[in-house]
Amino acid sequence: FKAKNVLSQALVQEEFSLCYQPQVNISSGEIHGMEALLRWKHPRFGQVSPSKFIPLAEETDLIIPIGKWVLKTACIQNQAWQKIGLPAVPVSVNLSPRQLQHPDLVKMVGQVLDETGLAPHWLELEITEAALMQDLELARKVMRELQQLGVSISMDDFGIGCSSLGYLKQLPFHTLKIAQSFVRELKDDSQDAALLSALITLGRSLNLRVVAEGVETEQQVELLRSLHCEEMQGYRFSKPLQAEEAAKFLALSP
Ligand code: G
Ligand code: G
Ligand code: MN
Ligand code: NA
Repeated sequence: FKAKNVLSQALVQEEFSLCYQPQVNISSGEIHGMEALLRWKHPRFGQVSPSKFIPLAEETDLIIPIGKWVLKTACIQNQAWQKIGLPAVPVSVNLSPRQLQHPDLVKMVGQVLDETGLAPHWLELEITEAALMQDLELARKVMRELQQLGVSISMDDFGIGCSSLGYLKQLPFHTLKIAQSFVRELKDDSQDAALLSALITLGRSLNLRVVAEGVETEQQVELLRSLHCEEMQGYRFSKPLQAEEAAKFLALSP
């Protein structure tokens, strides 16, 4: 099994697809966004988890063409949903550290928006702290340019890195996505709740949109609601869905 060779063929063999996971606003019941998540199905090896193949794609730089395919496919899908009259919601696309460092990233994003005709405000890019830590100055420059294109940027997996606070103050983020571990490991333990509360308060006081990830139970929903976090993503609402299922979910949004 030559993983690298197999992965390098996956694009031309059309083995990739995207799933979409809704983000809901618990007060209004409305869908506030859809996160695009890459799936790879190899004809012989079956579904391969992104946590396995994304690091490999990063190492080999295959993430550059794959990431472009993800972005383009997500933009085309969003445009198609809007054209058939489904409620318009932004699509979030994950960017890997390698993509953020690539000299042509901003140009590539601009090109994809032009080619697909998607208005930039329907696109949100998710980046993790790992991507910022490589080169903060470069990240700042690239993020400003992306912001000038009109796309918004969220910090993914917030809270599990180490220098989050400094980054948040210095960089043009629009949304904080609180890492699943803070929500999932939440018991009635007051320390867990205190930590979660602090993260939410931090985001809100910086005027950021705050989305809690990995919400699985009604108890977590209630606790988050009591902490004034109203936007959530997780299995409690929906797993990542194939495009057709995601469209049905969108159609049910009030
Ligand atoms: O969908 P799943 O939970 O299996 O995703 C596992 C990890 O892979 C998550 O951290 C997610 O952010 C990442 N991931 C999923 N799709 C993409 C993608 O298109 N690009 C990048 N860079 N990461 C992705
Ligand atoms: O790193 P990132 O936040 O992009 O990862 C998103 C991934 O988390 C998705 O691929 C999805 O499969 C997974 N995920 C989404 N909601 C839940 C959830 O409620 N519980 C668990 N365990 N995983 C989730
Ligand atoms: Mn994400
Ligand atoms: Na995340």
